[in-house]
Amino acid sequence: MNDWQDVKNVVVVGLGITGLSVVKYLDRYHPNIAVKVIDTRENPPGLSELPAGIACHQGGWCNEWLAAADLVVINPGIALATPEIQQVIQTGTPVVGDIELFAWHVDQPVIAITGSNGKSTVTDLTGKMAAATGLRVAVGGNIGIPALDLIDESVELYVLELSSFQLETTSHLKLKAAAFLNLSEDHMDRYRDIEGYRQAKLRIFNHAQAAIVNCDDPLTFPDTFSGAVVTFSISQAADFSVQYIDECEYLVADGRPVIACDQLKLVGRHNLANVLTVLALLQHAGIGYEKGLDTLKSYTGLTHRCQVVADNRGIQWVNDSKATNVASTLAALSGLTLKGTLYLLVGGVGKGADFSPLAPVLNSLNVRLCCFGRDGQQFMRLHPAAKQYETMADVITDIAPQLSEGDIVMLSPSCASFDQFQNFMARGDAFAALAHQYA
Ligand code: UMA
Ligand code: ADP
Repeated sequence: MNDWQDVKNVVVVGLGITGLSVVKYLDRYHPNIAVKVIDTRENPPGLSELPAGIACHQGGWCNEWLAAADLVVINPGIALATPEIQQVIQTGTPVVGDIELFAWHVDQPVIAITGSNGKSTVTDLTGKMAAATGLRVAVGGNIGIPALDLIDESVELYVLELSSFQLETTSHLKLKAAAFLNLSEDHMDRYRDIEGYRQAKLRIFNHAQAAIVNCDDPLTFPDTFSGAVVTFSISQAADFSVQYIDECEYLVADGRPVIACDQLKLVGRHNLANVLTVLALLQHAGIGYEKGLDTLKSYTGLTHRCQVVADNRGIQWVNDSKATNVASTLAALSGLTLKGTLYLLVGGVGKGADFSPLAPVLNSLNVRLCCFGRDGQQFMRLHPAAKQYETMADVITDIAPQLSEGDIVMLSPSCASFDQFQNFMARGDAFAALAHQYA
């Protein structure tokens, strides 16, 4: 818990849902503190919901306000390396994120999840299985509900999805158990290299009692850690692993079979890794997952992740809009059973990524690569059957007349959506609408 006594002036940098949650939190729990908001955007999201009396400087920086602040709270969308923020840090004023404020406030047990892919799936399933045991659980963070909006005395367990951006500004978050799922190239427009991105993610273990890490991805292991290191793997021996017992594949925890893999509704090998992580998190947070096994059996996953949104005339339409980096598209491709042609829609905001790891997999499949959006051009050289389009709708109107039984149309774009859509959900919804129109 931070001593708020010396804090008189807080500047919240970046509005959006995080900035709003910070303003509301301060108003509720620290009403005597003066709060101002700076957002570099002309018309920042959330402005109309800002409580009356809170001044907001829009469309640029306000160094005067920053200089007068004794605490600056920044939105995860703003890099600590931003010159104006660096200047604040150099003057000795603390710069933190919303998760650090959450850490200062909350005494109840917290579980947290980070990684390049699978965070939301693991966070959601952990929350649902924990709730099935009878606990009052609150789930949020990068998954969509800002952590500060979850705060409630009656909550018995918090489950947080944490991005590397959020972890950069978090220093005192105490966790019963923390998981680092995997590491692959992402957000290379924000980090100097993958090691910089990894170090941000490793901060999740700073005050964790148990570190859940992936044997199949040793970069998830902490460099130093004083608590319990707990491993999971889908391909080798680990504390939580996949094993054949009487020719049937099981998820196994500490040598005990927990559930047969064919009892799961989740599809794809990557989801076995996700479920193992959930079991490890629950066990190491002291929550008996046995009571959650029915929930696990019926869990079909979140929307916009490898979701079949239309299946007509033997043609499947798969919405994997949440695949915003190369590794997630590779995971989608590895789980495919393809009888005809795969029409793969890729492109959007590339975030400085190298897309070449897709090439060998694409060249082993009967694929038509449909490239759209701002960085669609960067995919053109990956496959001989690549074609460039302006928008997703242009792709579908072009390919729809060619589709036949056994084909799959899949949006798994390896890119963020912000060039043409509000977010990945809007992009997935647009794809689903086109699927229903043309299926
Ligand atoms: N921005 C400015 N100037 C500002 C403030 C923001 O240009 O002064 C820009 C930033 O470049 C940023 C963008 O606005 O990229 C997004 O900011 P926002 O206001 O939309 O942010 P929030 O609404 O507060 O959402 C944030 C997270 N966004 C980011 O980290 C970019 C959400 O994660 C998160 O769900 C939410 O807080 C609640 O915790 C989104 C995301 O894309 C889904 N996360 C990345 C990912 O998952 O890969 C890390
Ligand atoms: P995140 O919150 O980290 O973005 P999601 O659960 O929302 O993770 O999934 C994002 C994308 O990554 C989806 O396309 C999904 O199919 C894929 N995915 C999910 N889990 C994994 C995993 N363990 N490894 C690789 N890809 C994954």
